Amino acid sequence: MHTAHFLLSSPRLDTLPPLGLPEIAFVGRSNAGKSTAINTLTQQKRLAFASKTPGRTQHINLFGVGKGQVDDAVLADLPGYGYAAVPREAKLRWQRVMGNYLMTREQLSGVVLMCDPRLGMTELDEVLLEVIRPRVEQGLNFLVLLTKADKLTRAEANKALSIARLQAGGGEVRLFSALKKQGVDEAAEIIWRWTHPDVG
Ligand SMILES: Nc1nc2c(ncn2[C@@H]2O[C@H](COP(=O)(O)OP(=O)(O)OP(=O)(O)O)[C@@H](O)[C@H]2O)c(=O)[nH]1
Ligand SMILES: [Mg+2]
Repeated sequence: MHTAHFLLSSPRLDTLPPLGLPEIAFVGRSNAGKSTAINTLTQQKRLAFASKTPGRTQHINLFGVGKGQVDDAVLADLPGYGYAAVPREAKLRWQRVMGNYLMTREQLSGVVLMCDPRLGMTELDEVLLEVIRPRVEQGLNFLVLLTKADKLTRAEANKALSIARLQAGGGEVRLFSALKKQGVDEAAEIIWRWTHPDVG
């Protein structure tokens, strides 16, 4: 994944071209660590813009990954939800764009839900789970990454895992820390499997 490079950025769905490659979407609350996870997985410092300020990512940003010059998969960094300071209009617009993306994006091959276990699954996470459930039932890959695991004790981590497994509806759940590089190889491997279903 370290060959990852920026492809394009779009505020809307209708200007997002079909790329014909398996796409993995990173979704979750604002500040959950989506952009940081993409940087960590691709071993790049500032591929996706991460920030202390929630609401940093405001477009659908696509990154190409593959061997050498040829992309064989796309990572999509999506804007986070649940950030209180965003005006209501913008929030609703984004919920529509994201909902439509998740429901209709044809080449979507997997969704990674980034969830800060100290906050747990919020109401908006539950809405997202409902939105993608029909596609997950039809075979869409789904992984929950419990982020910032470096902030949890072992007991807290185990408890967060059990709770998330109940909520994930059969999807896989893993602990993840960009800071401590925990769960990074495993997440990369899962995504690789999703995007190369014919191999091994
Ligand atoms: N301790 C710790 N902090 C992290 C980790 N991952 C991300 N962060 C911090 O969390 C904050 C938010 O990270 P981002 O990656 O920008 O979050 P995002 O989900 O992309 O946020 P939006 O773009 O607003 O949706 C930053 O200050 C990161 O440094 C982690 O594994 N451990
Ligand atoms: Mg972001």
